[in-house]
Amino acid sequence: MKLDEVIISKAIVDRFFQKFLSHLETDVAIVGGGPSGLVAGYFLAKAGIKVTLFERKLSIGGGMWGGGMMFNEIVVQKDALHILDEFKIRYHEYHSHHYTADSIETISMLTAKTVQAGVTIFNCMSAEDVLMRQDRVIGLVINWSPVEMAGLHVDPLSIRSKYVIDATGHAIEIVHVVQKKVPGKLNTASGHAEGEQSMWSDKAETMTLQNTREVFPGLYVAGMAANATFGGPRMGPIFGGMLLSGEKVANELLTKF
Ligand code: 48F
Repeated sequence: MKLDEVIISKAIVDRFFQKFLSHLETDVAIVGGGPSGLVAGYFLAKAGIKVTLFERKLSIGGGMWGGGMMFNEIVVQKDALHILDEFKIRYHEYHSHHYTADSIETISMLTAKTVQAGVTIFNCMSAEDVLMRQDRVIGLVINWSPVEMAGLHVDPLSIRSKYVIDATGHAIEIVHVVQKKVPGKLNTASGHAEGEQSMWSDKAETMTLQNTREVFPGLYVAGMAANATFGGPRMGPIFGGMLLSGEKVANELLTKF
């Protein structure tokens, strides 16, 4: 066996840039690799849509790794079990309507199946702005997360997409950018992000689904971002709403293609 460090380096650089170049134009750009973003990407890609997902952190999975308060189990309600089945994630009934799953298994399976369904994930990249034309979002402005974290003055790059999904969780980073920098109002009651309310799991899970929709032409919200945008309580470590929201936004977008 003769391994060559330069070939190893060339292979990585070459393959990465082939991948990156082929995603400068995409059908759906998802910001955030938490449960809602992953599930949205999975169902879109499974239907043949080109999907590119940007995640700020090195690891995919968002707020799911730590279960509740770092106890790495999650709760999923009965209505969302078909999604766990789709991803072949094991679960146990704990109480009527309350099922549990191992958070590590859940994220691992969501990530593996999403990538294998065809979603290309760029980790360690942050979306810092959107691309605009007239009154519509047409893509994202992205940069390396380490540039952002170090506060370095380095200009970003842009990718064009037919639709963008803000799946950034509580922070609703893309919605905030649009609210601040793009003329026009959001499709919410006040025209601005309504903000999330204190914990009420049952109500929050229902509202997450209702709130999963287009918030500005070309921009959809999913997961916790849906409640933070349209107004609704937080839900804590119950994840069925996140999974169902990902499925819903994918189904809504599929009607556009
Ligand atoms: O927070 P997160 O897991 O979002 P989610 O899919 O799920 C919410 C739950 O985890 C939990 C909850 C429900 O029980 O309330 O909080 O709605 O994942 C959001 C991901 O987006 C990334 C962030 O690092 C996280 O992994 N992210 C946030 N802003 C950006 C981003 C950005 N500007 N660019 C790229 N990634």
